[in-house]
Amino acid sequence: MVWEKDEKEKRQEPLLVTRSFLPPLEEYVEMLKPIWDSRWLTNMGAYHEELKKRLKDYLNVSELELFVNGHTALEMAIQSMDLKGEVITTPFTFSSTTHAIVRNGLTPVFCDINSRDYTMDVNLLEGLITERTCAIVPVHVYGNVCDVEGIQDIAERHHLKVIYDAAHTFGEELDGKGVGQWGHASMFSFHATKVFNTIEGGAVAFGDKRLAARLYQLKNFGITGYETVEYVGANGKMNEFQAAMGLCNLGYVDQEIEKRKALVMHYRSRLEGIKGIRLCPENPRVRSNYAYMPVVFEEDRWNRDEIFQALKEHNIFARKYFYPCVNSYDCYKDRYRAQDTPVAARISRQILTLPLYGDLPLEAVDQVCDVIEDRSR
Ligand code: T4K
Repeated sequence: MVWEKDEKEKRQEPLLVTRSFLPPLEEYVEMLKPIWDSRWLTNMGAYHEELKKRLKDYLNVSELELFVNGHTALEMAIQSMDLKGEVITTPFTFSSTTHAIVRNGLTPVFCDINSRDYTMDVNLLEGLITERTCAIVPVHVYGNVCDVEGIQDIAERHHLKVIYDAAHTFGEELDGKGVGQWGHASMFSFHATKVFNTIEGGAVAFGDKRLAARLYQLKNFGITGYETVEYVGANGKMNEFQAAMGLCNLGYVDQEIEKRKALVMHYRSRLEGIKGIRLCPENPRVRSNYAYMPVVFEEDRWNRDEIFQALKEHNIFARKYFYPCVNSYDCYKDRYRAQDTPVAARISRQILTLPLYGDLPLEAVDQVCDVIEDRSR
């Protein structure tokens, strides 16, 4: 479909990579009344407890702790394992993953990704294990579920902890099993930009009941009793306003995912046949949440930055998630070489994530695809 020029000009509103889902305002305001009545605003209040229970069910996991944001959840999940040494992770991710490792006094070792779904290349994993390796922090990037069986097999043989960065996989299942059931712990993000949000927020899912007390204590300054502080914790508590937003949004999340699915299918039908464009294959084992719409523009045919710019000229703001790779950040580049993870470096140069959120009109998807298609000629 070719849009008339004046149609395009009509678009005053920028088309952003995503927009936060919000419940009807009245519904949220109604939820606030008990907070006013009780004056209980934070520190594991009634909404916090209710959300925790409901999310355990929704995420299909046995244990869960809520946090103020996903990053703190990941930092504390790692801290709870009492680790020392090297942690194998991938550089094709948001800054949070690596920072959480480093801020725990651990040394990241970067494993390359595979070029199919951009998750950890498990064939390279074992070669990076040394006597100092203590854990693996793989990333289910864009909601693409890692080779969890391959990772588990290697981790068990080498007695390593596995902590998934599952920030993008809210509500996803692999073979009918909540994705958070894999590994020793998984961190979910409930940030404003995610499929499900609590404004800011996050959670750690885990299987070992003994971790529950530790995570609870870590997010509450390491306090273990009225007069005892056993751990160097911090403030990682989710407050009642966040939990109320979560309880409201949970009622809409299935609908949000369905809407995203229809948009992703439309993107796919428009982009799949275009030469030099690569989309992640769908994994039939996974119930997807359609969190992101990543598109690789292969270098021999396309210039990703030109497409980024062309979209911008049409008031469309795609994002270069994730560029640059973490191992070329200013704060890490003296210790690492981006060329040691060549697939991550290449995908990072070629990728764009296109606008995607439940209320995005189908016509907007067409508009994005028209700009791309125009450039393919
Ligand atoms: N691990 C991974 C793999 C992650 O991707 C993330 C977070 C984390 C860990 C850490 O989890 P959290 O601690 O965040 O829970 C965004 C998000 O801030 C971040 O949560 C997310 N990943 C990352 C991929 O994207 P920015 O800097 O790109 O966000 P920003 O402010 O540019 O927003 C993007 C678009 O979203 C805007 O153009 C409009 C829309 N938006 C944004 C905000 C803040 C809204 O509609 N409403 C809003 O309130 O990082």
